[in-house]
Amino acid sequence: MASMEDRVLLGLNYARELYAEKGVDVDQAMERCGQVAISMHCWQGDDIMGCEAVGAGASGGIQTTGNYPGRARGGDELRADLNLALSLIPGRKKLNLHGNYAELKGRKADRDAYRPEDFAGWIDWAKAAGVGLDMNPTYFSHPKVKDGFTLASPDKGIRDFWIEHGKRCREIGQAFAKALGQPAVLNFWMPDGYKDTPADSTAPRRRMVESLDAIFADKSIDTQLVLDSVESKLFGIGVERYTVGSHELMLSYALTRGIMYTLDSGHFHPTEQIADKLSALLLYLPKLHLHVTRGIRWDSDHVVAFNDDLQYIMDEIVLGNYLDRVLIGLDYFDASINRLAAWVIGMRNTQKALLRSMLTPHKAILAAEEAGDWTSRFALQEEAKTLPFTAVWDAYCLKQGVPVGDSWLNQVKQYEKDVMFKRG
Ligand code: RNT
Ligand code: ZN
Repeated sequence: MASMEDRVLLGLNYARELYAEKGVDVDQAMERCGQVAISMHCWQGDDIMGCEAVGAGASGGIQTTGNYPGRARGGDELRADLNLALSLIPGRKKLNLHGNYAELKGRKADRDAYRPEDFAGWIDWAKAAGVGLDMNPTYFSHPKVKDGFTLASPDKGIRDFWIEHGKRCREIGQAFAKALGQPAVLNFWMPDGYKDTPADSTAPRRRMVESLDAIFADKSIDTQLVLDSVESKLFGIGVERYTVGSHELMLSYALTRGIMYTLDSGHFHPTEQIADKLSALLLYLPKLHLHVTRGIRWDSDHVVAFNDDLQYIMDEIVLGNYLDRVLIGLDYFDASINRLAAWVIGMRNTQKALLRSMLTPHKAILAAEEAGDWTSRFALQEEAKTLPFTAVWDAYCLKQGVPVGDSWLNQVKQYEKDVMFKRG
């Protein structure tokens, strides 16, 4: 029997020829794919519990479901899990952190007083792991979320607290960027909203805008290093009727303030796909930020699957030539399966879809469209789906030094037995 490596090379040679015939350079596609950074969200590893003492679990309309054993408890366990996960995922990676992952080590400070030093453990880890860091202020899971409100609260004291938190997180993001030599995305998502019909839907939005303006007024932040973004949402659990930071508000805010807008694939009507929004937004926004997730019936944040929704997003980014203007991050939290495996599956799927877009024989498909021949466009699109993509994917994994096929699963199972299941 041929070795695994020999089989992969055999497949690659076959695929190389077939794709070349269609004008696609397989080696170039693998090279390009390896350069695109995907930001992996730290919060899949511990159900967004974080490292602070507060640690109440997710609130603010988001929810992790399931109780699979072995959840990481604190920074050290999370980083250990991350090390294994990253070794099983090809391509360039960043880690996406949240404010509640500050490691205070006994220091008495609330979220309005966090400092870059509280993230020293993460910065050191990122340096050693060779990954960049992104950041999110945490406007949930905290006693100062008053009646579901943060930056849009009618209570000035509450607003001021959360404004300070936003400022601190931008300082921390700037420290990440300086330490690691690459910009940090600063993503703002606020859960503010009402379960039922508001009597005044304007005032909270006005307050939200004023609070955000107060945060971004800090000119000590270099916006080449800190890439601010605001995330919209349709609804959350217990916030079904009215979300302050709606699509219209956040998009208008981003456009008028010259910052990024975050499209989360779970934050629209369940039948609405975000892929088609990219080219429209990118006519006006210099850059976009994505939270790729998978909603089932609602914004359920299931692990990203290798499905059409994901493929359409990657196709828009790659075939629309937007790789340098769309920053890709993942955002899901499933506690019903091994959390480390969930990272690996979602990240590998994202890489798969990205590579597959890069292997699309786009020239011929585009030519058919330009000729008004939609029959050929559809025929070629459908035939492209069964080109030997998997052979290139295997070769890409081999080249990137990560497990080929499902062989990574054994490593996770072993680790789960040796480490994760021994956690209390
Ligand atoms: C919530 C938003 C937000 C969070 C993370 C944890 O609906 O999608 O991005 O999931 O910040
Ligand atoms: Zn999100």
